[in-house]
Amino acid sequence: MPREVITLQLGQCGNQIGMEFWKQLCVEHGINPSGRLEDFAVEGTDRKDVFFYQADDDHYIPRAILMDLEPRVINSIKTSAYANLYNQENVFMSADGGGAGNNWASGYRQGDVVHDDVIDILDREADNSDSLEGFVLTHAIAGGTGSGMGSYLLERLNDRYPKKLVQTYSVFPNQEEMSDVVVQPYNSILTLKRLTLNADCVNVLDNTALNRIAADRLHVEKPSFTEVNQLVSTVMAASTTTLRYPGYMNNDMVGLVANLVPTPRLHFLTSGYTPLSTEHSSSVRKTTVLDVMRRLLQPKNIMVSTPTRTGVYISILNIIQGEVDPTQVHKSLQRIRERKLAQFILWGPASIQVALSNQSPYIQSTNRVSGLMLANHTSIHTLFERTCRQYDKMRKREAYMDQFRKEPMFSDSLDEFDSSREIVQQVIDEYKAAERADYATYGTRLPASTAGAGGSGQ
Ligand SMILES: Nc1nc2c(ncn2[C@@H]2O[C@H](COP(=O)(O)OP(=O)(O)OP(=O)(O)O)[C@@H](O)[C@H]2O)c(=O)[nH]1
Ligand SMILES: [Mg+2]
Repeated sequence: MPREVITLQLGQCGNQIGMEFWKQLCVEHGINPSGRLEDFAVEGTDRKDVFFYQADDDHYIPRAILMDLEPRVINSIKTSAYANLYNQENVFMSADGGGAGNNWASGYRQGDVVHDDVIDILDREADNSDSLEGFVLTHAIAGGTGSGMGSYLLERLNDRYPKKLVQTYSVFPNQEEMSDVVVQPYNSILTLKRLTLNADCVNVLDNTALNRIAADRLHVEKPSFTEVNQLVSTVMAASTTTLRYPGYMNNDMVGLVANLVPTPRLHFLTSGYTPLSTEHSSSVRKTTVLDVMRRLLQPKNIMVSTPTRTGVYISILNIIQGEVDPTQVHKSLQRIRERKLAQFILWGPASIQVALSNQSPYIQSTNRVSGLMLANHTSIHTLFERTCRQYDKMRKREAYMDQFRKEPMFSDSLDEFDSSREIVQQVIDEYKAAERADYATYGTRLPASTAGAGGSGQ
C-alpha cells in the first residue's frame, strides 16, 4: 500500500527548491518533463505513486501544490520545460499580487484571506490519495510568503489533518549577507514558533552553509540559487529514496521520523551528503562505506552552520546507496565507535542507524557508494541563538516595527513576538538539556504550562 506524500511549495524559495526536487525525481523515475514515462523505464519496479499519481491517459502528475503571493516565480515554472508536469488546478498565485514584501505578518494575513481557495486545493489533493501519510512544506523562513503564509498553513494543517505527518524543508537565511532581508530575524522567530509547535520534523537548510558547500565544491566565488538548490534537491531526493525504492526498512515517513525524533520538540534535523555529483570529476576518489560515513560526520559536509564538534548527536540515520557489502557497514560502524568520531547522548540508545537503499537504475554514478546523513544534533541550538541575538537587538529598538503594527495580528500589541521568542528559547534550553545525562527527567522539572506541549499528534 503506497503511503502518499503531498508537497506544498510556498513563496520564491519554496517554489525554486521544489522545482529542482521534481526535476530530480523525474530523472530518477524515468519520467520526462511532460510527465510521460520514458520507454526505458516502463518495466521499473520503483514506487512512483508516493509522490506522483497517474492521469486518465497514464501520464504522471506530481502530488504538488504550488503557491505564491506574487506571480513571478510560478510564471517562470509555467514557461519552463516542466510547464505541463504540474496539475494546473494546484497552482495558486495572486496574479496581481506583490507578495508579502518580506513581512511575515502580511503573509500570515494574506494566508487567511485566501484560506478557502487554498484549503480547497489541499482537500482535493488529499482526497486524491488512498492512504495519505503526510505533507512536506518547502519554504524560506526569512521572507514574507514562505514564512508568514507558511506559518498560517502549518497551523491549519494541524487543525485539519491532526493525524498526518507534517515535515518541512526550511531554508534559513545566509548570515553573511545581512542586507538580504532587514526584518529577517523577526520573520524567522515568528516562523520558528510554528515550526516548533506545528511540524513533526523540520529539515533545516541553512543558506550560509549551502553557499559555503556550493562554493567549495564548484569552485565559484558566489554560487547562484540554482547551484545551491541542486544541493537541496539532492538532499530531498536522497532522504526519500527509502520510500521510493522500498527495501527492508524505513519504507514510510513516520518510521523515518520516529527513528530521528525521540522527543516531540527536538525535531530539527541537519543533513549532509557525499560525494556531491557537482564535484569536479578530478576529485572523485575511491568511495567505500567507511569513507562515506566518515565524511558525513565532518562539519564541512553538513548543510547547517553549527559546530557539531561540540554538543552531541541525539540520533543519526545514514542512507547509503550503491555497491555495498553489508559486512562493510558493520566494520565501518565499529571503526567510527573506536575512533569516537561521533559523540552521542547519555540518556538513550546511541548509535548510527544505517539504511541500505536501492537507487535509480537510470542515473549513471561515477561513485561506487554515496550517502546521506540525517541527524538530530544538539548544536542546532546555536543557530537559534544567533537568530535570537539578532532579534533581541532589533526588538529592543523596535526597529522596523511599523510595518508589523499595520497588520491585524500586531495592531493591538506585540505579544505574539514575545510568545514566539519564548517558544524558541524553550527549544534552545531543551536542546542544551539534552546534552546532559539527566535529560530523561527534563519534562518533569518544567513548569506545568510548558511541559509536554508541542509536536502535533501523530
Ligand atoms: N536556497 C535558496 N534560498 C532562497 C531562494 N530564493 C530565496 N531564498 C532565500 O529566501 C529568503 C527570502 O525568502 P523568499 O522565498 O524570497 O520570500 P517569499 O517567501 O517569496 O516572500 P515575499 O517575497 O516576501 O512575499 C532569503 O533568505 C533568500 O536568501 C532559493 O531559490 N534558494
Ligand atoms: Mg516572493
